[in-house]
Amino acid sequence: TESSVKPRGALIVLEGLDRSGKSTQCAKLLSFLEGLGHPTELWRFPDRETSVGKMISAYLSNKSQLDDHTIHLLFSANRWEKRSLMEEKLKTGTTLIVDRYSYSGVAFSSAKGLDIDWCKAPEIGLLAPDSVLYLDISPERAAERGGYGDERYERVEFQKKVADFYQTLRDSSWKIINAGEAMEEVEKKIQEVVLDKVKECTKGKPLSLLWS
Ligand code: 2DT
Ligand code: MG
Repeated sequence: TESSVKPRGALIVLEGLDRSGKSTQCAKLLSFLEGLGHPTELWRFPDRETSVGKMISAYLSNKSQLDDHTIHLLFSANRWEKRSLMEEKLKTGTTLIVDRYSYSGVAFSSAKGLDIDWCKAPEIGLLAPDSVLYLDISPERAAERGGYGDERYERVEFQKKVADFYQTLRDSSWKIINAGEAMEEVEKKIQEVVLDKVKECTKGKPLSLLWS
């Protein structure tokens, strides 16, 4: 008899500094996977559409001031409010490409001086990515690309600190992609990594939880 259990989707996270090319590459990856017939959605954090997300957006655009701990917990809450939908999508076969996740949460808040373990704590129990791709570019090089907006955090001195905390967070499972290469090269490397992961998940790789 035919099984009605669909192979699960993969949780793919792209991380990196501002101007590392994440959003461009996420969009390219989405059309690549869709082109192959894989059900895929592109998500991003912060998700500025929810009510928590609107508070975050106001903070980032300097329309509101919040204590560093408070905004940290709002970023985390913004992931928690999407957690059950995320699990449902993955379990029913949709691959999720996620533009920033808990690693942004911890790296950016730690760069402001908050304790790294304190920053990780509210992330415990969220779904762990099947793959983290880090778009690696130096803060100086990213700044040269221009187009830092005027949101909070978009300053080269701060981005240097964020880069150091990403370095602390990364483990051997992360795929480090040289984001200084031509856009097409970056695109191809990401595709290779992601296709492998999508296959592993199809074959039954179990979902796991942060922080692991
Ligand atoms: P975007 O430019 O990608 O919209 O991000 N950030 C993000 C945090 O400080 N904590 C988090 O948990 C997340 C997901 C990174 C807006 C800024 O928000 C930062 C840049
Ligand atoms: Mg930004």
